[in-house]
Parts: sequence; C-alpha cells; structure tokens
Amino acid sequence: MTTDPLRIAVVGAGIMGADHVRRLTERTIGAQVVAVVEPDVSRAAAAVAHLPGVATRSRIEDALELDALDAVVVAAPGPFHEAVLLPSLEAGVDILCEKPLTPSSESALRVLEAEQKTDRPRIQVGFMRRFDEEYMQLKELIDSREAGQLLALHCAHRNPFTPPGYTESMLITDSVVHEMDVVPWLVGEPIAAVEVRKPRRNSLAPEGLSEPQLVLLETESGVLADVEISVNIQFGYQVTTDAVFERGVAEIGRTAGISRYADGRFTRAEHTTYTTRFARAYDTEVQRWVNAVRSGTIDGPSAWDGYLAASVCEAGLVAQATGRRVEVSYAPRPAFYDPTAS
Ligand code: ISE
Repeated sequence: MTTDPLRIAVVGAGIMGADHVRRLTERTIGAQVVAVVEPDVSRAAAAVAHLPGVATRSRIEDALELDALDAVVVAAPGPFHEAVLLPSLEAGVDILCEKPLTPSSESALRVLEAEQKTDRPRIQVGFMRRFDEEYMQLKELIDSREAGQLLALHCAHRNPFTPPGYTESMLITDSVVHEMDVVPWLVGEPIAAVEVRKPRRNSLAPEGLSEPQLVLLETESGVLADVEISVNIQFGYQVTTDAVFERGVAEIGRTAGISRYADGRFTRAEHTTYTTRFARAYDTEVQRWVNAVRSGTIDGPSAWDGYLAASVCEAGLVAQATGRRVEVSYAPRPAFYDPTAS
C-alpha cells in the first residue's frame, strides 16, 4: 500500500457530494480532497469554504487536467454519471460512483466497455447498504443457513418527502435501485423478474406523483422480496427489512434513537434523512474504498453490479408502466468481472 494520501476530486456538491467532502476531510484516513467539480459556483464555494487549497472546477475534464488526481468520487445526479466516468476511466483514475452507476443498461454497458480497456476494475459503485452493520449481520445469517433457507423478504423504504424534480420513474431508478442491488447481494443470486403495484395514492405527494408503490422482486430460485416505497410519508426516513426463514424471522433497520417517556407518552426518535441513517455505512464504505484503492483494487460492488441493478431498474420501469410481471435479462458477464480474476 502506498503511504501517500489518495488525492481525490469530488464531483457534485449537492447533499451527497458535500457529505462526502466532509467525510473525506474529517473522518477518512489516507484521503485528501484536492478538487470539487460542480457547475453551480455558489455550491462549489460552500463545499470548500473551510478547505484552503482545494480547487474548484466546473467540468471533470478541467479537474483531470490538474494532473494531481488519483481518484474521483462521483456524487452528481445519475444522468450525468456517464459523462464523468468515461473521461475519468480514460485518465486512469480510480472511481467511487454513487448509485445508480448510470440510468440505463445501455449506458452502463458503454461504461463497462470503457472500463475493460483499463488494466483492472477501476469503478466501485456506492451501494452503501452493503456496508451497514445490520445488513452485514443479516447476510451472515442467510449465508450460515442457521435459520434454514431464506424464503422471503419484506422491505420498507420510506422517505419523509421528495425533493423538487422527483418523478415517478425515480421511485425505481433513484430509490428502489438500492433494493435492486441489496436483495440479490443478500440472497446470493440475481433478480429474475419484477412487478409493481400501486395502492391508494398518498394525497400529500406532489401532483402527478403516484406513490406509494409496492415493488415485488423475484430472485432466480424464487425468493420473493416485497418493497414498499413511500417517498412522502412525512414522519421521517426509515429503511427496514424483515427476513422470513424456514425456522424463524429476522428484522433489521429499527435504528431509532433516544426513547422518551413524557406527558403520558412513550416516544422514540427516528432518522429524517439517509445521510444520518446510513452515516456509519458511508464512513465504512469510503474508508474501505480508500484503503483498497491505495492497494490497487476495489472493495465493494463493481461496475458489473451497477449494470445488473440498471437492468433490473429497466424491467422495473416497464412493470411500473404496465402493471405486468416483467422478466429481467442480462448480458453475459465478461471475464474481467469474474470475482476470482485478479
Ligand atoms: C436518495 O437518492 C438515496 O439514495 C436514498 O438512499 C434513498 O432512500 C432516496 O429515496 C433517494 O432519493
């Protein structure tokens, strides 16, 4: 492992980008933010306000030209990812790309093709749930078969409200994309089919947004995961999973904070946003990625996993539009992404 800190450009200074800048500068060992790439000048300035010496640029190409970068953290919105990933791959830097890798399987395949021209997998996708302590415990329980075979999962994915511009397709591509990655990871096999049903509409959702929705993910051997996605549920941010086994059930995600007894009531605090709910998972993910890159590898979901999730999203969008059960199809996995390949 090199002893020099990893010199990183963070692309995007919105909620996630600014959060990663803070994480990398305050809590990550062996990392140094050298540039923030953000077309919105005031956002860029706010992200580097207390970081003297950190350059700001509006385009990735300008940051790559600094010739002082080892890695890039991509936290711009998904539709902009491909335009950042392709020149970064060409420049030979390592990349941690926030989910989704790209919004479509077609663009994900273009990214895979570009990555395969490099010497080794250079992209890790920011599916942070795989680094959450309880998700890791649940995976261990599933793999151990201690409770018998896993039969089904009940997943709830709840956001208090939607940001401006959030559309119905984003229920799939921006939100349920997390389950589209974490369910196959937990179960240990790909998703074979998707179905979407729409219950009574929440009248508190912005006009034109029909939610909540129920997304049914079916894995290859028939494990069913039902996902309730609610994005204007008002009370807070909550992600839970109940796993049904042959011998019992397991629950994760009841991560509430302080309990209080007051005024004849018992109350328990709940998160209001993903940056706190998954703060430790993000910290672990980023630290492990930095360590891995300094040793010349990645340590988490690859661009291939990003492509798989993009393919499931695509089937999910058809299921959402038609109400039909839609089978997912995948391209064959290139040997480059073989887990045993060095
Ligand atoms: C957001 O982009 C995230 O990634 C959150 O984890 C998810 O819960 C939310 O629905 C998305 O909009």
